[in-house]
Amino acid sequence: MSHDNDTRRHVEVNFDGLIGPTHNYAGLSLGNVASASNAGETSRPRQAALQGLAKMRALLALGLPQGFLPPHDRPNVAALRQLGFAGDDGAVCAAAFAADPALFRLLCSASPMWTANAATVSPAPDTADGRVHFSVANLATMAHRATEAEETAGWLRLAFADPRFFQVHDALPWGQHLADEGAANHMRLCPHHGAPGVEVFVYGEDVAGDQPGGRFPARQRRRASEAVARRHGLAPAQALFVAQSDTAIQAGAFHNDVVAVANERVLFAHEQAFADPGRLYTDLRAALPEAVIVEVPAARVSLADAIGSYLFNSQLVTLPDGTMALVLPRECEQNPRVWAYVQDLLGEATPIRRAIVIDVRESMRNGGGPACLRLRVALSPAALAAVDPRFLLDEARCDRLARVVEAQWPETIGPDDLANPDLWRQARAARQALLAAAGF
Ligand code: SUG
Repeated sequence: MSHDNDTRRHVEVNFDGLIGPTHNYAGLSLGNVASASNAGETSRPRQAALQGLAKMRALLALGLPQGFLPPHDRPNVAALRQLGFAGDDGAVCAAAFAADPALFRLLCSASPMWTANAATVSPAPDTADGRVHFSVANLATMAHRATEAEETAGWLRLAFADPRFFQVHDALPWGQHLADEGAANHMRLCPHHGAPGVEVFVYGEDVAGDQPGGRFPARQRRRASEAVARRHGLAPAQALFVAQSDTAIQAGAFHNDVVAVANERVLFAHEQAFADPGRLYTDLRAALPEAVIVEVPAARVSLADAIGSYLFNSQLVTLPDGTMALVLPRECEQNPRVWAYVQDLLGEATPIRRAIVIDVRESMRNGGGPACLRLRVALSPAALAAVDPRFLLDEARCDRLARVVEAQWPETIGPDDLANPDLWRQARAARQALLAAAGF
């Protein structure tokens, strides 16, 4: 079903996760260096959410469409009820905190902010039925993230409800056996957003060997990626399954989007991102002869610098004039080696013409850069018109959301604050106020 003959008018919309009022540093993600090293620090949820909104406004100011997905209900009272805690909401939280404080902390995480992990998205030009397909990610590897799928599915089904254009698939079953982290391990290369593309699914392989302090887990199973490609109706020639390098995983690249990003015909990747980069580049060039592969040598930017700065967790976006910009976290500017590389890159003959620096430091300290905070969805004009408008932003709607954040998001959360019933009430009321302001 093709609704738009002019495929050049397709656009990519970024749906950013609005950072929730319980944003905190609980050190929940083994293998995520920033999460581990900032464990126990005091977070700034209000500032975090305003930083996120400022990023959304920066993309709008570039002339790009922008959407958002709301924060999930935290503490996650519904999940606690499933686990047998009973009474009114306050009693459920109090009983859970008393019985199992570690469990309770997991269920306070604001981790749904990282919407690159909400789902894998195959745009309409790639799929057999010509609709945009979404597979909600099961996030099975990390306990605090595994609770996200149900609420995520609800929001995506509301945002993308029109069955003429969209299909939202449930998360894959069977927990870690089909571990799936969504778009963070998925890249799409295509001549332009409205043309059929090649979708690259990056998975982690279990490799034997010792790592001091324990090995970091691979979070994506190849079988999960294959199932997603099948469900989305991708032609076999249009889907590549590529192993992440274990060196990258063990250095802290817990998702592929920490070491690689693609946009239209450009792949921007670290030399050590993939187990067999030569094969990927050959396959890519065969599927898409106009592919531009920008491989960053480790001699210029080490894996440690890449992971410390999140250079590859930039959003690589196509501007209305057809050139591309990297939307980088401020940490890139603060690393002299990374910043020198970026300056050189802008002087090279690639489509990447601009570097735009933004500040998402609160999220970065949990290992979430600009690209983690957004789910990209390429849409035809007709499909964009079918998206529930409550999920789309303009300046006025950003102002409205920001006002709620300024008035109601906690200023700080220290490690002991998650034990405070006042915080539980404040966080849930703040989220309700935001939902009301957004029209939900
Ligand atoms: O899953 N951090 C997230 C960061 C996700 C980044 N997303 C992408 N790369 N697309 C994670 O590890 C830390 C939470 C804490 O420790 O409190 C956390 O969940």
